[in-house]
Amino acid sequence: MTEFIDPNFQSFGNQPEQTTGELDLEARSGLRRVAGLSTELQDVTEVEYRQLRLEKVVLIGVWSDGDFDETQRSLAELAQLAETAGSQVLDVLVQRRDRPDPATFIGSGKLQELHQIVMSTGADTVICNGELSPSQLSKMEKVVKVKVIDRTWLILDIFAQHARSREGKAQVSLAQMQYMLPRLRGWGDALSRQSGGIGTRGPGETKLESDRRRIGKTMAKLRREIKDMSKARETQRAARRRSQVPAVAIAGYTNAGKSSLLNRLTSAGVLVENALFATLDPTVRQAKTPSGREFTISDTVGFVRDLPHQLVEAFRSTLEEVSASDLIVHVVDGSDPDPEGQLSAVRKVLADIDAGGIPELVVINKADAADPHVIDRIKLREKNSIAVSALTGQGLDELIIMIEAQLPQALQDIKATIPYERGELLARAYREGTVLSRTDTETGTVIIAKVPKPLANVLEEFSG
Ligand SMILES: Nc1nc2c(ncn2[C@@H]2O[C@H](COP(=O)(O)OP(=O)(O)OP(=O)(O)O)[C@@H](O)[C@H]2O)c(=O)[nH]1
Ligand SMILES: [Mg+2]
Repeated sequence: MTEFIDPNFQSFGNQPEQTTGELDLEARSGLRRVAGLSTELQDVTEVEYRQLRLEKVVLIGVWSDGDFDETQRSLAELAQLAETAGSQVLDVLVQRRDRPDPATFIGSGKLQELHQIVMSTGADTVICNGELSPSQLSKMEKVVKVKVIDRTWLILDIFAQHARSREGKAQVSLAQMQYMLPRLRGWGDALSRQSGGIGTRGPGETKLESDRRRIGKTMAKLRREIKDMSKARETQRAARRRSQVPAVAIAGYTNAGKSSLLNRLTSAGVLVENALFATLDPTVRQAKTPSGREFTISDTVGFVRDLPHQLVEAFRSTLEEVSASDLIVHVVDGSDPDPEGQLSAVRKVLADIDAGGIPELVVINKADAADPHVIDRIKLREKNSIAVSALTGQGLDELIIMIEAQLPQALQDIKATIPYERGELLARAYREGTVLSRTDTETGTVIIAKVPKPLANVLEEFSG
């Protein structure tokens, strides 16, 4: 926390007894500090160790609806995102207002106060908890006189830092350009004044001075490249479908423990880090159920509340690992303050990528650290769920059994003569399996088909 104390500001963390109703009018419209979210000193050395340019940021949010806890959680997540991007959070401020100001995000009067705080703390960047319009952005920068970025750009920046593969980099570039295009003028000003740091990293940066048409062309080229690069995976997926190996996709909120779970289940050696968006590239591994059934299991990029739509769009081919799967293992961090919020944020993205209809098994992870009451609460709501710990291994044997039970049925080759009075069996063969050939004879309908085991057992009687 900074040493700077202004009598006009109130720190919620230090005054827990204060409730909304008791705040006087002036305090309600004022900027308030959210205590306890600033970067701890030991993080600073870690950031330097990572050799990132250390930025000093002030976070600002608007508290418009919902309880203050929700706003505070959202700002805590923003602080975590900012630290993941390599910055040091000097101060976190929130303004109570009905809705963000369409012109300046926070009230114009408060902008001046924000400018004062920026000056006194020595911050070089302000991060807004929301998405700013191009004009909000440039108006704010004019007053606070340092770089202003929004949550969307912060997330894009983290993705740019974490992208390793050619495909990942291309996807982030595309998303950055898509975001940048309508903001060219405002950003041009801001970035010629500032250099380096959040919002200037990543492949999008070099294109900033180009005109829209050139960016448009580059974007088209990137789209083509991404499509080409995803072809290999598409081919592999098609091969797996033909060989009927079911595909399980691990999906979930960022930092929920998806990569840890994949490693535990398959010893895949996937990067595990206490960082948001550690994984960007999909990993697919072979696995076997206890009874020997083969399946593939994949890990991919994590989701977050209000994941920038530019990213969802750009990562569509990567996310196909999820949307083309037979079963989604939805990992949620049971020790998070708001696991239900994580579940619904992830489901929104799943619906966005047309994965909403795929069977979903909810895995409540970090059971070793979670409050047992919270686990019970989630289990009550989520009928198809299980609590596990990727750290201690608790619940993993049971998880594998649940996965096995929910894999699509293996199909079996059969040839059968179905008597005409058993028309319902013929209908089932069409519904549940694939009928390869059909001939009507005197004794019944002869079919050659691939059908699930239970039906194959029933048809045994009529085989041949
Ligand atoms: N206590 C506890 N920590 C866990 C557990 N599983 C994972 N973690 C920790 O949670 C953090 C995130 O784990 P990851 O496996 O990288 O999470 P992820 O979902 O792949 O994260 P992203 O790829 O960044 O979206 C790491 O610090 C893990 O050590 C668990 O069961 N219990
Ligand atoms: Mg991961």
